[in-house]
Amino acid sequence: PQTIYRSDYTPPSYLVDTVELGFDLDPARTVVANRMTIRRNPDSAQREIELYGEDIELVALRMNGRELQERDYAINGSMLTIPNAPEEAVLEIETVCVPEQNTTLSGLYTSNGNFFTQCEAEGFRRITYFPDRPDVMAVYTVMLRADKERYPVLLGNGNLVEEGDLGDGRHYAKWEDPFKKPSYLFALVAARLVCQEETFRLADGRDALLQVWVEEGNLDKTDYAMQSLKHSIRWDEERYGLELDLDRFMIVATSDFNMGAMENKGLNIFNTKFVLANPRVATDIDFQGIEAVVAHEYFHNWTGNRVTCRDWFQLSLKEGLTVFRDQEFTADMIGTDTGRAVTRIDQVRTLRQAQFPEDAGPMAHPVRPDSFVEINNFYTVTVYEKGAEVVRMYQTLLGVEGFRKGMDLYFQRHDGQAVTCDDFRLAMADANGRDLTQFERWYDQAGTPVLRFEARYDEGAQTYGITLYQSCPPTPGQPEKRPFHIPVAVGLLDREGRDMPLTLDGKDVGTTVVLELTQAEQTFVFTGVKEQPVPSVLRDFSAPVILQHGYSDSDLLHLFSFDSDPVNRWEAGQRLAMGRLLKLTGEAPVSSRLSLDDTFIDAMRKMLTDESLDPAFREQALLLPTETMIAEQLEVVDPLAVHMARQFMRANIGARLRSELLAQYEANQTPGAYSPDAISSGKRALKNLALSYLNAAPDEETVALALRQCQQADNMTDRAAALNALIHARAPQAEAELARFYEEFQDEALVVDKWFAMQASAPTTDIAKVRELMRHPAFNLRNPNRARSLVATYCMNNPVEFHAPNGSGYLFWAEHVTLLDALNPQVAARLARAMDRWRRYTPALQQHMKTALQQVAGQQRLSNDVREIVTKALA
Ligand code: BAL
Ligand code: ZN
Repeated sequence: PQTIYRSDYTPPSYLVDTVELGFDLDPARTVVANRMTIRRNPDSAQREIELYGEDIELVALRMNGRELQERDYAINGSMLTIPNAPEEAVLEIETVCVPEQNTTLSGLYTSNGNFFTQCEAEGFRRITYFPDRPDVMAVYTVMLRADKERYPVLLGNGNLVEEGDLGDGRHYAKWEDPFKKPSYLFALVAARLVCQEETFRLADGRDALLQVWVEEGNLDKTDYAMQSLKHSIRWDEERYGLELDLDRFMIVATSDFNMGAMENKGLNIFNTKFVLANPRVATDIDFQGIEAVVAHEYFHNWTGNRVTCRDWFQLSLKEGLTVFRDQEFTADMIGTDTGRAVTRIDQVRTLRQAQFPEDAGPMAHPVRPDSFVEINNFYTVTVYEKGAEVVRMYQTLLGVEGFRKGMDLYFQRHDGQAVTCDDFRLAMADANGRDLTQFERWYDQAGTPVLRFEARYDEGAQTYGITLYQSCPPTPGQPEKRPFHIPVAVGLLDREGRDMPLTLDGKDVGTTVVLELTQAEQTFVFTGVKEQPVPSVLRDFSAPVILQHGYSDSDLLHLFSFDSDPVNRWEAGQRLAMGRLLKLTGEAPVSSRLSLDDTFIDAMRKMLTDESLDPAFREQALLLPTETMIAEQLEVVDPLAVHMARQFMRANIGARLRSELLAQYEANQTPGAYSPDAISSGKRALKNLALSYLNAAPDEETVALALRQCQQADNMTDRAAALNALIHARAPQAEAELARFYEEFQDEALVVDKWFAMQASAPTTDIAKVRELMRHPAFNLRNPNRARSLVATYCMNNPVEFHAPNGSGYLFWAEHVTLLDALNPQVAARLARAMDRWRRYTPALQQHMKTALQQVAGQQRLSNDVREIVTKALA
């Protein structure tokens, strides 16, 4: 496979002004007529017309009314070139595709008999020949024709301008999108669906029609998505002055979807997982996911659609920015300081769980990658979540107002254009009169920077000097790193735990100051410091770095008790736990008598019972680092030792805090009608964490509690939490409850996914059990949600079973990466990433993993997607 380099970018040879598409939709043979007006790009030296096409049959090709013969053009792989083309031309192209056989779910495909499309990143070329690259923006008109009975609903981008009957049992709809857009934002839906709709008054007084389209029977699950959409529209108006630019905005749910959702102009297509919810079937986490993803896709309308990416290397331009926007939206929706902090903690956990490992593994890449083989492999936590951290750092450096000024300038300069991450950075710099040259390194250098500090208190001079050091480990292709521009938010706590007023360079700077670290080493001296403080460094996680701390246990206990910055308060608890987990992991394989000190248990008890703190915060503060996070701290990973250590700590907490946990379990019940709001979901989270700790050291009473909750719960959050507690407690009742759960929810696909996932992640599920589940009639490898719920969950979320010493988990992985690859390379390539960190495991496991990787790499027919992942892993 060919590697594509960012440095090789050249402008498109031809631009497209208008596209008229006609679809005769038939699952077995869809005919696509494409008529486009094109003209030579004055910015290009190239003379040929270049069109991409993949897996489509070319039926006819005309230029300016003349049929082109085979000698007039060339097809090379997925590229059709027409040499000797005039300055301007009308191209007419007729192609055929077979949607019902399209298992890749890229391009035009069928799902449950309905037609959907997915064109990002390069799916449009699977529909027609086109300069399918984001810097070619055109105005689209689309005519859809299909059987009226089977596909009563015909949807396209933009506005519906005409519809009618064709007389032969078929009907048509014509859609016009007034805005120029890149081909990756094209979408159509032809389906039997129903919708919830509402008109919504926009800030400028216009009324917009909002619709949420779902399969019949799911209309009782669309309220939350609709409400989230309205909140998102309002928020973008108020926070950024950005309005909905269409008269109509549609969300359509499909159960077969590779990603979470897609921001096609005016016609967002969603994985059902991020649309459908009611208390019976969806958990608090599901509700949160829906709110965030609906907002994310809506926000793309400006950050992504109105201003798009010049090329796919710039993906984070729209994704990092839009994730940051949806994160801020979520925080604002909760509205309280602790609520904000809890969402921030969630973000930090995601970085540690997924992005830091990616940044330290074979797929490490900068937020703006320099090269790729398959762009679909770069829809990563680095581009999305680290990209969002990079955007957040602008706001930290420039302030909320300064950031808004930068956004305003960005739209003023670039509306309607396809631009780069540099353009965004320059808008931020220019709007604020700041030099952000060095900040570019966050886009260019992969790897997680390591931050360290040393501090010295001078009692006589009453100064406190803090020296910050930064470094960044090598990553593939980048042996040496230059210093980053890192905002480090710092506060100082006095003996009583109060924030000290800070003076820096003779200025009062409040109680938290953002130090700008731009060199490998820099010292900042606070004056007027009356006593030896405990520093709170990297408040609010002000940069995506690893802070190598030298805190003593008593410093950490001080921060855990008093830090006014809730994120660092939480962080201190994580550090207290992590120190002990690492020690326990070292002891686990050799000692049958592990122990945990009273100091730690007392700190946990105090946190658990501190009624001045929101339950949501206490839950986060009591949640231990995951096995993946612990493994990331180790040179050599023995997954069983990690598991034993963490289990021991959980059981120990469960046993020693039993009465407090029982009390919190009772105190945080949420009687009355279910509501997914932050207060109620925070209570449920703490209550269910208590239940889970109690059942980490199970006895009759704790199991009875879980069983009662499982049988009496009136919402999925409590039901699933209780069932999980029973499974993890290895309670004999778990089997019957699982069966009852399936019986009750077998017609709810998203709940059946949960049923598979719960079992796939259970330490009681060994390879034989997972293979048995694969044979369950409800299992279907072709459906991405289902495949992920069982196969990917087992390989990525059940470390102790997946890493079985005999390598059976790895062979299962190899077998299913290969099987999936033949159906859906994007889903297969995600699963392939389960082996990323194989070099960190014990030698015996490494050997088995390498064999499995080689087995996949040795397959003759492998997609570029999977080949890129396994090749990089083995390199
Ligand atoms: N653009 C792909 C899906 C998303 O990030 O919204
Ligand atoms: Zn996005």
